[in-house]
Amino acid sequence: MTTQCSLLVSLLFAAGALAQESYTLGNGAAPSGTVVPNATSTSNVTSFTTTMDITVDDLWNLYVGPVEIAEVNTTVEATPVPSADLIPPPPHFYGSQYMGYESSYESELYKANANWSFPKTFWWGVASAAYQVEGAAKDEGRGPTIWDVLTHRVTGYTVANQTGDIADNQYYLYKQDIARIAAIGTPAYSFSIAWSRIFPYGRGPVNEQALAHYEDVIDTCIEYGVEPIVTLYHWDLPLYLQNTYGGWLSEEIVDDFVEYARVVFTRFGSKVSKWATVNEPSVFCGTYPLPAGYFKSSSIPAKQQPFYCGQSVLLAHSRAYRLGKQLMPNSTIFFKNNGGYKIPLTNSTADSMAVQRAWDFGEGLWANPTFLGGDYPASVKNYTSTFLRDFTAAEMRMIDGSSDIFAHDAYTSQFTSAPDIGIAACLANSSDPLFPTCANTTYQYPASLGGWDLGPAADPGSPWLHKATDWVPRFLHYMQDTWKPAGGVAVTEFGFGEPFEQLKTILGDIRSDYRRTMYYHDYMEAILQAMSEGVNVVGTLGWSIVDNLEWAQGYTVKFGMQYVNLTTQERSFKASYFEYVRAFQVYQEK
Ligand code: PNW
Repeated sequence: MTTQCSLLVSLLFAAGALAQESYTLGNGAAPSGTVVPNATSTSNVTSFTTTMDITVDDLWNLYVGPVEIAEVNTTVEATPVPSADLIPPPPHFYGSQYMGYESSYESELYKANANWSFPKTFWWGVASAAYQVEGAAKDEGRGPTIWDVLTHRVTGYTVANQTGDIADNQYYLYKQDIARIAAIGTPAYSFSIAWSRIFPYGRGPVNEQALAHYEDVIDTCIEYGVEPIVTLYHWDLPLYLQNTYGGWLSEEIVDDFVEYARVVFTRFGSKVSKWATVNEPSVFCGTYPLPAGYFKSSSIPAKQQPFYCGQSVLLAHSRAYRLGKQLMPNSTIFFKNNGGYKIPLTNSTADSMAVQRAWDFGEGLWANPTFLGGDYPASVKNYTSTFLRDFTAAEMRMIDGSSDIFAHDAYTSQFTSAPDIGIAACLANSSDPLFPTCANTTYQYPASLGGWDLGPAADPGSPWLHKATDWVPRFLHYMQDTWKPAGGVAVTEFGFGEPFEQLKTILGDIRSDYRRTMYYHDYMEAILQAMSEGVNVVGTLGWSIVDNLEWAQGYTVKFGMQYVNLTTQERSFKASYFEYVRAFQVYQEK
């Protein structure tokens, strides 16, 4: 297995060099074992060029290997959603204060606060991402992505070596999925387009079949009265771009991303008015360096790679934003930031400095350039200016103001503190695990306060997630007050990995997702509270429409507001979905 693998890896690097366009073997010497195109003997391989072709099939065969095929592999028409599927759960999901009131479920008691409301213009829905739900990995011309390699080749990268080959098969079942969310009363569906379906290589030829597919997804949404909200990039980087120039590590990606955006905006701009360019750059830039041996390697030091990625992201996002506003003047275009609310662990000066550093290296890395003048926070710049080029004045103007709203995937909060050795000592030691942020996080109160969790933990597979809805109003105030987004704040993902849900076998038990239900209940109240205090929250998207491939956790952690039986692909609404809908039934102005 190992031998086969490393043999293949050598071949892969060779294949990476065989571009479908004229290609120069870049970045120094070829890796050992590399097969270079036949030529007269020379020691200067960097001068080799080739015009040899590599097909999309070659990419699959060399880098990924066979993929699983679903039984259902043509588009399925929707059937009416049985009315029994739409019966909300009994009142015991709505908190103990209602127990003993027989009619509490439908009563005015639920509407506890007359000062709360969502305006008519408030938009809300549920969300997903292409690789997590679509399946149909190789179908209709899709090119491989880094995630196909990570799930297929990098043993243990996903906990049970599960892949997105079939996932929820939404590539073929989207009509039913859209019919279901419409039936329960969801006004918007946020999904992502797979870049490597539109451009199988990430650049070059455009795949019309994929455009036609997404056009039908969008048209189906509209037909059902569900607003389509589209993300261009949710982590599924076309493999060819990674192997040609290192993906997001190279500014070469900017042109390719903007060209992808241009094709998609041009095709769908008259039907889609809310667009996210990239999802959570803190997370996907944080996956660099990618595991060695499977992708084009990079000479950039590991700790610097996320920041090279970040530089490319800010340029790619902002140029796509400018183009999008030109092509679609009435659209709302943004990128999705992420991170938790950072609570100082103690009231020490060191902890408040650590909190500021955590904002700077988290949300601020993206939000300061975008909302506050085009450049990084000072603490970030102190570090990155030792290796990254400065943005030009023109680039800063392009980046500044390049998001119509502050879109935040705001799942949780965490206590934040200075490192044990102190911030200064951490900053002086670039191999400290906390460097360069030099802030520590925990989900527990200090031992002096008993060491309790700040809120109930999600599934152990998602240790970063605790229910922290008490902090949401402050969090929303912080975003508005700090970055002052003209178009308001949107919570573009929030949700909860119900603990141990994957171990449940009885459908009724699975659907009775009490903690997720309370998460949504309390979260929606927290948003209403913040709005009543003057925060301009404009929309929410719950994660997720269905259980799906939770990245490195595979299918072992569940975030769906619908259960999916992965054998039959049958969907069932969980209690949490009804709770989310109910917040708007009760509070949204008609
Ligand atoms: C989001 N954090 O990721 C992603 O956009 C989704 O694809 C994913 O399925 C979902 O959340 C649930 O995990 C996050 O550490 C990953 O704060 C990590 C964090 C937040 C969001």
